[in-house]
Amino acid sequence: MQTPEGLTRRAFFRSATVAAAALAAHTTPAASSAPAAKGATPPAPHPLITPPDDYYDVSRGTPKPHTLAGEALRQARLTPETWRCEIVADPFTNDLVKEPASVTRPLTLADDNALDLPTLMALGDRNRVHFLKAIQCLNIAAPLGQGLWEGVPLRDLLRLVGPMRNVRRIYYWGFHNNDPKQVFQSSLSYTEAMETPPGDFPPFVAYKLNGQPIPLKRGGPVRLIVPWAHGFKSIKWLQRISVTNDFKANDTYANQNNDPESHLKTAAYIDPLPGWFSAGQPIALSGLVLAGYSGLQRVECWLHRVEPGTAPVAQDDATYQAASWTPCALEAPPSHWSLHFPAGVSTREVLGFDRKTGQPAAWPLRYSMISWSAAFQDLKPGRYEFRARAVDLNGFAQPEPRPVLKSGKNAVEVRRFEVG
Ligand SMILES: Nc1nc2c(c(=O)[nH]1)N[C@H]1C(S)=C(S)[C@@H](COP(=O)(O)O)O[C@H]1N2
Ligand SMILES: [Mo]
Repeated sequence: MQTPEGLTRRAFFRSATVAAAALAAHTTPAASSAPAAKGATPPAPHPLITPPDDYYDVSRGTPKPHTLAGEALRQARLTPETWRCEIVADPFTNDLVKEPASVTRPLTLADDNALDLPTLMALGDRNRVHFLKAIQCLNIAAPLGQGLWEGVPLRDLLRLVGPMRNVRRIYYWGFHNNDPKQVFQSSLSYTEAMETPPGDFPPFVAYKLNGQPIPLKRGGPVRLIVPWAHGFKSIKWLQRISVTNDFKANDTYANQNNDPESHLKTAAYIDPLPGWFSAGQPIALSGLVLAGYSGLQRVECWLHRVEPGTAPVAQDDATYQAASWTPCALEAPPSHWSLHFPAGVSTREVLGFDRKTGQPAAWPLRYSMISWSAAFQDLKPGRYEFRARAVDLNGFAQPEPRPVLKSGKNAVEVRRFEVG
């Protein structure tokens, strides 16, 4: 590759072979002076930006909102011209919640003052955020895609309705075919929406993905993005925000035995690989790693031969406990972000980058994913099992620290192959 990225990619390959040499020698890369594996060419890193059509889609509703067209799409208020978002107070009270929430100036369809797209984008001209986010479903084994979202912090929108009283949570939902049974909704605490800590990432109302209008399929014209959360908080086709004095999460996912406050996991994923390699052929294995709430220290892998007749290895059994894990190579930060980010977007204005230097404040960027790789050579003929796992900044290896399934899938992946 002739672009400046060629350098990055070569650096990526080089460190990959170091990790492989270390694995062969059962030492850390720093302590290893073994020669680099010759010939094993790790695949090019995954693109940092997933083409919007390539996301794995998770959309409820019949018909799915993104299949609407023409007049039906306009009726649904899902075109740039017809899109509106209401911001209202929830009248909810019950035995415990005596006083309902109130706002000074609700924005409603009935009053013809609901938020429209030009107003949202004008707010963005004054204060917009950009954020590179991996979308990961709490219930699906691998991330769905990654993109650079642009929008207005939710707190700026909530200011539009004037002083509020008795507000503990923010509820929101998207278009649902005007059928209450199809509502897919989510929520944030008032604090999460309004009081972004310094250096942290605000939930925001997005109107662009990778510098373009958000495609209908990805939840456009307007989608809520919650940087730290699994996909179910990032509501597509956003149309209603309701502030409430209810102190409970209303999330659709909470009704399906999921933890509605779970954050993205630090986790490694293995790319598909062939089931067979010929003996003597250098082998390069690769995958993605997502830097979740607890950050990423390293990705490590464990390759072992499966002797005929031995019992399958299970997570945390004696063989697993005795495994020797070896660090994998991580994709380096791009030297030229302009090759990845849309024209006109400076890294200085992207959340997670240092405002002064334009360099990532952490690598990988929090809540985004990058590629890892490991290379092997001279594997003896036989059957092998390969695992990769992420270790977070607290020293917890995947699937810890929260192996509770319903706080998000986070299994250590395993792939089997044969060398013959
Ligand atoms: N309105 C609406 N928003 C939604 C959903 C939905 O069904 N309807 N699915 C959610 C879930 S569970 C996930 S994992 C993500 C998936 O995002 P994607 O389809 O862009 O990959 O969207 C979320 N936002
Ligand atoms: Mo999901």
